[in-house]
Amino acid sequence: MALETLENLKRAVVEYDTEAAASWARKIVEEKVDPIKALDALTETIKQVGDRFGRGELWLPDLVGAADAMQAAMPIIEEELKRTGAKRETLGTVVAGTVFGDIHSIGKSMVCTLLIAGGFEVHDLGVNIKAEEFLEAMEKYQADILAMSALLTTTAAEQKKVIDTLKEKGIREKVKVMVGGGAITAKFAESIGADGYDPTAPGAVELARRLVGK
Ligand code: B12
Repeated sequence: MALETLENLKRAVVEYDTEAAASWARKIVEEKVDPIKALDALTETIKQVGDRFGRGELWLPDLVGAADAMQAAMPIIEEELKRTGAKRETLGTVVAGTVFGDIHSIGKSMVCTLLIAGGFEVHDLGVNIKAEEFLEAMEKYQADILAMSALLTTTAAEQKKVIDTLKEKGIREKVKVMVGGGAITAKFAESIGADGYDPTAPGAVELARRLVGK
């Protein structure tokens, strides 16, 4: 039953059916399916769509449709993750977002979702976030970790800009910075002075734990 519901959710994303995606996500919650499994299913599906786009089998509107369907399901799964994770002790506070000029939200949202599930308090600022906005939120929420995502080669440099701004303001040591997203490599992360990088959302949680010493 649970497997069937997950398959239906995946199909809704592949068919760009926003309403069905939301409805199957609600069913997943009703059936008490592990929300992490639902997230894995969504990740796998959007990656497959991306690969087909890369091979020239799908077009940009296909991507938008699949991403929209995924975004319709995500908040419902996230809510369930928050609910089930609510009992866990907070390991630290994370301020997260996709950098300025970049509107890719899926990976960043997954990282935030898994961080919440992993016991962190997360403030997801969204996409297209300027350096000053990251800094304001860090101050406001007394963040232990700043998590930045960038999917475009052109916006990766924004992560460096944020780190440089932290240094200029003399507050670099106040926060651990972790970076990720399709455009980022371990080498790039090191070159801009980030404290950590990981290519996966589950890995981001492990990294965050290490950064706060838990
Ligand atoms: C979906 C998608 C879109 C959607 C985004 C919808 C949304 N709400 O996010 C839409 C259609 C809007 C879009 C737009 C564009 N896109 Co686009 N998009 C993609 C696509 C297919 C999938 C991205 C995705 O969600 N992947 C799945 C997630 C789960 O992966 P992820 O984000 O990398 O995140 C994982 C890890 O990186 C990590 N992670 C992510 N963030 C963080 C943060 C931290 C701190 C850590 C530790 C880890 C971590 O964890 C995640 C889970 O494993 C990729 C192709 C691909 N194969 O990736 C292109 C892609 C990223 N897009 C691309 C481009 C060029 C664009 C556009 C410029 C297209 C255009 N001509 O208009 C615009 C950019 C608009 C802008 N200013 O941002 C290029 C980028 C090329 C480059 N290297 O610069 C790609 C690679 C496609 C391609 N092959 O050409 N896109």
